[in-house]
Parts: sequence; C-alpha cells; structure tokens
Amino acid sequence: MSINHPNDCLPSEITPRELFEQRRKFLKYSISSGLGLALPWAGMANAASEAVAEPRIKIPGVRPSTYSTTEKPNKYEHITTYNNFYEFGTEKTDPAERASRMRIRPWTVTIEGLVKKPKLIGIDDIMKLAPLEERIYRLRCVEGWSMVIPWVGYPLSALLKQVEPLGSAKYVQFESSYQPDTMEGGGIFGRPVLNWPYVEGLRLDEAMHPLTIVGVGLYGELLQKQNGAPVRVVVPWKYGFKSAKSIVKIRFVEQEPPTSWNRANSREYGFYSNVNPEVDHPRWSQATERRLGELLKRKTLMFNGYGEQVASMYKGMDLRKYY
Ligand SMILES: Nc1nc2c(c(=O)[nH]1)N[C@H]1C(S)=C(S)[C@@H](COP(=O)(O)O)O[C@H]1N2
Ligand SMILES: [Mo]
Repeated sequence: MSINHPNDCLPSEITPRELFEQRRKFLKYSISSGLGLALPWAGMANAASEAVAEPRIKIPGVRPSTYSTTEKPNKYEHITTYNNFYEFGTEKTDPAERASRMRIRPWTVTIEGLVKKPKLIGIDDIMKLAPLEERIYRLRCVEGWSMVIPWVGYPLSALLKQVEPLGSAKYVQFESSYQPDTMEGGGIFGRPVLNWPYVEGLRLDEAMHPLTIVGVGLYGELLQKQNGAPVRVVVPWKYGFKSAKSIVKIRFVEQEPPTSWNRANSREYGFYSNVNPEVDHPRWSQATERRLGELLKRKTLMFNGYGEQVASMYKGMDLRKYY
C-alpha cells in the first residue's frame, strides 16, 4: 500500500531531540489547521504538547487488503491525539496525555464461555495467529465525527475459531482491561463515568464477519496505548463505541450480553448500534458527520458505507427498533 508511513525508524534510534521535533510538528500542524475553536480537533495542540511520546514500532510483513477503502487516511496525529478512551477521562486529548502508564506487557486474552477449548492466549501468540493485513476503514463515532484509519490486524474469526465455539453460543462479549491505578479518568466527582470494566458485544455472525478484525496496529506500527494497545476489536459498520479497546477477555454466551453504553443509557445506545443516518440519536441527528480535518460535513452512509457486505445480516429486522 502506498501509505506514507510517518516514521520509519526503530524506537531505539529516536533521540530526545527527534521526539522534541515531533512534538513541534504536532503543534505546528494543529495550529496551521486551527480555523477556530469550534473545530473539534482544535484542542489537539495541547494534547500533543503534553503527551508522553511513546515508542513507534514498525510491524514487518503487513499485507494490503481488498477490504480497505481507497479514501485518504487521516493523519497519524489526528488518529493518536483525538480519542475516546473513557478509562482515561472524557476529553478527546485525555487518552494521549494519560495512557502512558497503562501496562501492556505481559498481556493475555482469555477466551471462555460456551466453547469446547477455552484458552488464555498471550499477546505474542495473538500477533502471530494469522497474517497481518492493513485494513483502511472508516470509523464513525456516535458523536458525529469520523476518521479513516489504516489499521493493522486480521479477522477476529481467526482468533475465535481457536476455542471451537459450541452450537449454543449466539453472542460474544468483549471485556477491556481495567487498571484503576493507571486509569485516572475513571470518575467525575467520584462517580464512575461508565461501569468498569468496559464491556461490549456482538452477535456471533457479526463477530465472525470478515470485516470484523482484531486490531494490533495502525499506520504499519504497533498500536499506541490511546488507540487500545496491545489488542482491540474493530467493527467498521458500527458506531465506534462497539470497538472495544485493550481487551483481556472474550466470552461466548447464549443471550445478548450487557454492554457498557447500553447499561449507562439504553435509550441512546442500543446493542446493535449500526451506523444508520435514518435513526437519529435521541439528542442529535445522525444524518451527517464531520470527517476530522475537513470543514464541510458529509452525508453519513448506511452501515458506514459497508452495506453491500453486511446488510444481509439484518434482513427482516426493524432497524429502528434494533438501533
Ligand atoms: N475500553 C474502551 N474502548 C473504547 C472506548 C472507551 O471509552 N473504552 N471508546 C470507544 C469509542 S466511543 C470510539 S469512537 C473508539 C475510538 O477509537 P480510536 O480512539 O482508536 O479512534 O473506541 C471505542 N472503544
Ligand atoms: Mo465513539
């Protein structure tokens, strides 16, 4: 893929001087794109200047994928400094500023529940389980903005098949890591923003769909912590919150599993949460979106533009009821 990888050197070769220059670049970029405080990414200059620079480690042997969009990916600086990761706080800049203390090694993912062979898999084995692909996907946040992100990963189905799911398994639940000592954003005035750990879920056919991936990197490099290192889920036709970050557990279950956002506010966040311009969020329209870095809004596409591949899974379902 002819993506411009922003940085080709190994972390050991990066000098403090270069890190400093990188921060300056962040700043310059953010200021030159600063067309007023109303723009959603205006705060990123601060994030970049306060962020603790994490090593950027290239992943070798990543293959392109025909599932990738040909749309232009967002800048690395956008993708890594404008984040939702509420464990670290509710501001877009919080994850980049605060996630550096999260422990990501050692890391294991437990796969359990209605399966023949429950497993605990270490991150190194997860990385090697299937050929790594670059999947350039649109990401549409329920809040009304979107990005294009060049993920690195492979189909989630490759991981799920390891444990031989039983016929009675109808859904999968994902659980994110919760590290109270490193995740300082857990609460506002002592009240947790969400019920931790963050949990999400998919119907089994959605989880097994070839578009659904486990993400381990972006822009050809290992994931940054703010993007859900070392391993996360990416489901491109659903609002971003379905794509749980930094997962430690996958559980096969028979009934629709509880999910953090649905538990917090079921009227606003349904279990399905397919991107749907015709079903408004109770407090705002979902008909349009702002692509980060662009001025004019664009029309939001049904299933985030992945309808051809996924619409058949929802045939006969009333998508206003199952939002
Ligand atoms: N554990 C966890 N996963 C999460 C979230 C979160 O707060 N906690 N936020 C979600 C939301 S709302 C979005 S839009 C995406 C953002 O992913 P990105 O920051 O890598 O673009 O992550 C999702 N996964
Ligand atoms: Mo989101």
